[in-house]
Amino acid sequence: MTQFVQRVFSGVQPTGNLHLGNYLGAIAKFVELQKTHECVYCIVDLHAITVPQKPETLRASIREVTAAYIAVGIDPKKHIIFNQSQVAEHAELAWVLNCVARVGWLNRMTQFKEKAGKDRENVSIGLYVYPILMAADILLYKATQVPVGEDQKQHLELARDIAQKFNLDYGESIAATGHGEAFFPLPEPLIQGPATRVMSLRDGTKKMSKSDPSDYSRINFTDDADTIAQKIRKAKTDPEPLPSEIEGLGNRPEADNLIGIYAALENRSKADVLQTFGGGQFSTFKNALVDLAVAKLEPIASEMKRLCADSAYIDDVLADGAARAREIAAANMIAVKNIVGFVG
Ligand code: AQP
Repeated sequence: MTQFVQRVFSGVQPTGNLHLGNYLGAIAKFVELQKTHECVYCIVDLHAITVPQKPETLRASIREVTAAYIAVGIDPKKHIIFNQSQVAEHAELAWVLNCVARVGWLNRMTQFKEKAGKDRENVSIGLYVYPILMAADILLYKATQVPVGEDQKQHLELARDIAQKFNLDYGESIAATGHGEAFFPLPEPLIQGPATRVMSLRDGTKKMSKSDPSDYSRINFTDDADTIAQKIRKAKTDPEPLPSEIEGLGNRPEADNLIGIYAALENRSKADVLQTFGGGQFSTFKNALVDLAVAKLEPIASEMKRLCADSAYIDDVLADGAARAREIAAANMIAVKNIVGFVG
């Protein structure tokens, strides 16, 4: 068995309105993992342009996600923070992987079906091949672990299938070029905890999402304390008191969601949170959730604001991160070209 360096990779799209779902499902985990792993955290701007973006807004969003990474506590000196477009090998490897992946695999991707909706013939080809680029992002760094929200599970499975097919298709060449039995590790999705799929505050059956037209559906990274309080107090609930046992959350999507958010913010299990609030009214629980959410999110918002005012610093972080990312990416891409049989 080929042994791989343990490396974490993940990314966030610079498409505006970073929200609590992005935080609890992914970014908060990035912070934890940097204590134990070598981490590469990307602002995936190539993914962002799969749907139309205004150049000025995109530029601002790239800096804002960078600021968010630093504000939550990712150390850009110890780990790598960079934007995808600055490392050309992402697009280069994606092409090779386009030729490994099968059309049938892509046709099964549910996120494409949801995002394309009825307008399937008119969306960009980029949106269709998005999961291949995502596989390239991960495999370019031979990442072994990928912290993501539940919605990315299928894309991660595809990345594993692509890695496996590349390893099989090119097995002889991989061995002949001195890379052992397998060139790419099969990346492991890290989808754990009580808030892997944070739901809309307006509808507990819909994912909290950047593109939801209602701002009341989500808590944004940039919301101030009053706005957070208002959104939580207005969050949809049901008329029953909170249950004392976890089984009581079944068929109560809004209650389940709010308890999950509380649990994730305080690093507790849902069962444990229900021990505290079970049997009580939503109003009491919501007050506690407001205090907790404000205490966790307000310092991040104010640090982001401070960092965003210093775009020269942000740009330096990105340039330094891109240079370090490129070193890993270039070496792996040279190996891929060699394995595939390109001359150069
Ligand atoms: N609601 C969520 N709950 C848990 N995790 C979530 N993530 C997103 N929404 C939730 C995770 O956040 C990371 C970055 O997501 P992204 O920026 O790549 O974009 P996305 O998944 O497309 O985010 P949205 O809000 O869902 O955008 P739209 O509205 O455009 O569809 C990922 O790890 C993701 O799983």
